Amino acid sequence: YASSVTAAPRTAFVHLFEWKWEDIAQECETFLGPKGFAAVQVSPPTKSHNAGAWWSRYQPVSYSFEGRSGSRGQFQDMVQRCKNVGVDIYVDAVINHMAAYDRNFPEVPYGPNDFNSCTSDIDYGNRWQVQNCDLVGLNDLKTGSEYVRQKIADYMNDAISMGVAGFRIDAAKHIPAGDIAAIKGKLNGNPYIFQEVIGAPGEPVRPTEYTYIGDVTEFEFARKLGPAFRDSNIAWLRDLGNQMELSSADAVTFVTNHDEERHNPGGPIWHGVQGDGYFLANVFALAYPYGYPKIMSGYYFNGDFDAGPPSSGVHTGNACGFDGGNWVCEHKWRGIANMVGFRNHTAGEWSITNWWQGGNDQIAFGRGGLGFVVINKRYGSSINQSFDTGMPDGQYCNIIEANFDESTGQCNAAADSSGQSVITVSGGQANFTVGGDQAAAIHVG
Ligand code: ARE
Ligand code: CA
Repeated sequence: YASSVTAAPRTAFVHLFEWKWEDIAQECETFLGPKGFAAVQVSPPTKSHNAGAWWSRYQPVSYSFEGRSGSRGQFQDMVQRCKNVGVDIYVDAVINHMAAYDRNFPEVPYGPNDFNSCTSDIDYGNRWQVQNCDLVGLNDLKTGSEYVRQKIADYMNDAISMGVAGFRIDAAKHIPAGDIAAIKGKLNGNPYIFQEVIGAPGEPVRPTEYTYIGDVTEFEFARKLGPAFRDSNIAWLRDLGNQMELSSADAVTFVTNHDEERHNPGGPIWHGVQGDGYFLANVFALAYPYGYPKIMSGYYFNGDFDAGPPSSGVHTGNACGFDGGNWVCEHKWRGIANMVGFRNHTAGEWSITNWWQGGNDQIAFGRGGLGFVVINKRYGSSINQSFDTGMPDGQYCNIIEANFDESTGQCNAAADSSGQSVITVSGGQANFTVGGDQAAAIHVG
């Protein structure tokens, strides 16, 4: 086992939805840093409309750092502690609008003249309405104005001064690209930016309009991947990247996100719908050479759209994971967490090689000799065969079933696993035994 996990580039990040700053700091140190995660997208950090629902965080009332996830001091401590272990913080920046109901926000300050005047519902077929009217009643900021741009930039620069490395621009589709570019021009340093633009058929505002500013979310990735895994129809996914509007270098991908699992539960696949399919979709997304993947890590909400985070702030041990704890911690599921290492170590070969398919529901592919993955979406039926992996000869840890311990060089089979923990490659060939609705993966490093 050569090289180390932490020396590889970091190529995937996690959204720790509604986590507290103190818990994120600890998660960086104990888990995300060692596993090679690039960054954490945190929930909006500003003071917001105070309702218990998760979505109240998307209704800012000021740009001060205080709210359900913690204080400014705790935020700052988190950013530094994560940075120390190689994990960046991306702030979810709600800058298209302020809270609904009122057009006076004295703490910024914003008054009625700092908002656009269209309060009607948005017709998504009309560009002007999309960008100038109130999104679901949220007071739409006049981002064309120099004053508003400067206030937004001051907020983002405040975050940058605390060490924040990047931003998700919330509702970017509702802000003209030129306005975002002007705000970006006022920022200190060169923060990473990705913009939430939902590309939808027939709509005039396109994701590609925003790529000159930064990356953009590619919703079609999730919306095509999800049904494929639900329907066990995955062989065609080989071509998925070619069907996207955005080029790989511009795209942020995900299997689901906090909106999709609530607003569009029949679309992308998510843990509340189908555990194994969801898990395997994540394995695929992390193995597939397209985009910058984000892993959604949330909490159980039993179909209750509004439900805020569980009151217990514990994200460790029995309160987290497969066992019905309140926090799902998808990023900690062994195969998902270890596939982050796979992506990091295969980043140097951005192509699919050694493709194999068995029917529509079983696939295997390599990444130019740096990694190889087998995904079996046929329930109750094992794959049992030798594959041409294209990998250098040697012994590899099957990271879906086992954890590689860098410090000891040991491949430790997980207690709850009965699959192969070690895979031997000889002459490029390796025997895999992969149960129904399971996967296997090996990589260099
Ligand atoms: C809440 C209530 C509303 C109420 C409003 C104001 O749910 O009933 O009118 O408050 O009082 C989140 C929640 C919203 C919530 C909002 C504010 O999802 O339900 O409203 O917070 O608290 C469009 C946008 C896209 C947006 C999605 C949700 O284009 O930008 O809608 N996504 C981001 C965030 C959300 C957040 C916001 C924006 C607002 O990720 O979490 O809202 O900050 C088609 C179009 C899409 C459109 C989609 C859904 O697919 O192509 O562009 O997405 O329909 O309408
Ligand atoms: Ca707007």
